[in-house]
Amino acid sequence: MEKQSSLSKQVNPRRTFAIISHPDAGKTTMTEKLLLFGGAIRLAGTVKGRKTNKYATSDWMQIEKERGISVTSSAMQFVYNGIQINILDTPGHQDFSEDTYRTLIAADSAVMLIDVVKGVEAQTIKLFKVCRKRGIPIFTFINKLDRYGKDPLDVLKEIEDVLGINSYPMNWPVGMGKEFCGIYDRQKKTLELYHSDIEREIVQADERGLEDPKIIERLDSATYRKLCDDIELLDIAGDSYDEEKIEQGLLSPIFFGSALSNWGVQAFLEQFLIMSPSPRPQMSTKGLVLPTDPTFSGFIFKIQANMNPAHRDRIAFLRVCSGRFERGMTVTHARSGKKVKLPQPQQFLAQDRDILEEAYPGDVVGLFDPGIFRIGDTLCEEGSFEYEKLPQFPAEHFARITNLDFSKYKQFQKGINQLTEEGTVQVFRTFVNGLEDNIVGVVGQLQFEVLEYRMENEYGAKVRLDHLPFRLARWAESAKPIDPSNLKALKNLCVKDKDDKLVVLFEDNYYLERLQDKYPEVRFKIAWNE
Ligand SMILES: Nc1nc2c(ncn2[C@@H]2O[C@H](COP(=O)(O)OP(=O)(O)OP(=O)(O)O)[C@@H](O)[C@H]2O)c(=O)[nH]1
Ligand SMILES: [Mg+2]
Repeated sequence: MEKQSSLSKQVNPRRTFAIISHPDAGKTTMTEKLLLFGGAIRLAGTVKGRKTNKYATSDWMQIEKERGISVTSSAMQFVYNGIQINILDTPGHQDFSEDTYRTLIAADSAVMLIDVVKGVEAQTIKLFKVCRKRGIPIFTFINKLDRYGKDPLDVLKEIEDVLGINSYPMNWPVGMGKEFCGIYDRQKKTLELYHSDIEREIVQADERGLEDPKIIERLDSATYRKLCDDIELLDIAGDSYDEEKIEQGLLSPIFFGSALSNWGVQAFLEQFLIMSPSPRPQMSTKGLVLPTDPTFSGFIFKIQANMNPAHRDRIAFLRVCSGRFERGMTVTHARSGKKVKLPQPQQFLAQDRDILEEAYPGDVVGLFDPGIFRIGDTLCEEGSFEYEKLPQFPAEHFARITNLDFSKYKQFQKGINQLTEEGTVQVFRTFVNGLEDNIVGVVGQLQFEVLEYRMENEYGAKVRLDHLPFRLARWAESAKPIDPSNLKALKNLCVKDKDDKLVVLFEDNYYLERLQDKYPEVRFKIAWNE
């Protein structure tokens, strides 16, 4: 009991959330601004030199910096007003959505960014649905108010019509584009005016709210009129505030601002920390595990190699789900049933690695991975059970990968193996005529570019990719041994996966169905462990 209550003291002031949206809505920019408020930047998942006055960013990978898009999610930690925050910045591009979906499993709530110019976009719709299915609270930040975009009321309507979620604006923008100058908080009745990216002035109205002369005198008449009209409409026709609905993900609190100008970000953060949930119970094979369960448990949701070019090591990201995590503890690795002593747990400071003594539910911890961990692995201090499976997407694009410099054969193999273990590419081998070609499969085309780039930059192995026409991979299983030469039919290719399992690549479903008709005893599975 005592242990549980001291655990509650650690669990309650913790928040773990993911930032999601269509590409370019401003997730990484927002993440950086949030980190600024944390002062000391603690990073797990991001290692980047802190150049003069430039804070570490979650786009730490060279290719991300060059192209200005996030290709991988990253986890960072900071403390604000005594709350320990774990923030997960995700990539918006659909080609990396497997990573985003997995990261969402590690989050207790989501912050959905919407670009006020573009409104609700395709990828946001998909990610929103995933959050909704998980029943986690979804907070909305409508971004880029420093640009002229859609009328905020129209954006609200779009959120309700397209996403089918009710919304409750916590605050409302004052002006837009060049005229955007502040935010009005509906509950606190405060007008927050921005003078620069760090200077904000808070005007507290009395019970009259917008009718208070203190507010009236601060705004020009047209801006003031529009603000009053909008707020009046929201008060009459809008949804009412309902904590329970927010908790269940049925009502989204809405905030406005500009991440780039750092306007509205702090107001959002402060309110979000009050309203968002602390680490929630997680479903496992032994039922629901409470964060205050006294024994430690957690799962690995991401593996990332070469985060630090100077060390070239591999980090497994663990979400702590229950109990207290201690440096050097021995736990059961549920998949293998083996006991493992956890290698030194890490958090990352912008430049320095920081060894962690302890961590609590909700925390994201980086573990050195000597090659024992896989995405989805559960670690537990007592007994052996597993958390829910993490989503795995079938590869849809395939290419033959060739090492262009034979003297770099070792680096080539190492790169292929490590990137496969990260879970971003699948690797297969052909075995016809004794020729062994490596074939890589990815979910989205852009992952090929990342693969090519990382092979060269992280492993020094220049590669060539020859795209193949296949779109499906199926693991073939049968009670009787299968002779691969029998499975050869029109437009398919038999290969083996890294565990030597037989896989058939098809151009489309039609050819898969034809082969299935021919060999009804063979099961063609979307994944080996399906
Ligand atoms: N005008 C304006 N531009 C912004 C704002 N926030 C972000 N941007 C710009 O939008 C672009 C994309 O921003 P990112 O933060 O990289 O977007 P992201 O959502 O992380 O993108 P992905 O990770 O690739 O999905 C950058 O050029 C930012 O400078 C904003 O509030 N106003
Ligand atoms: Mg980004």
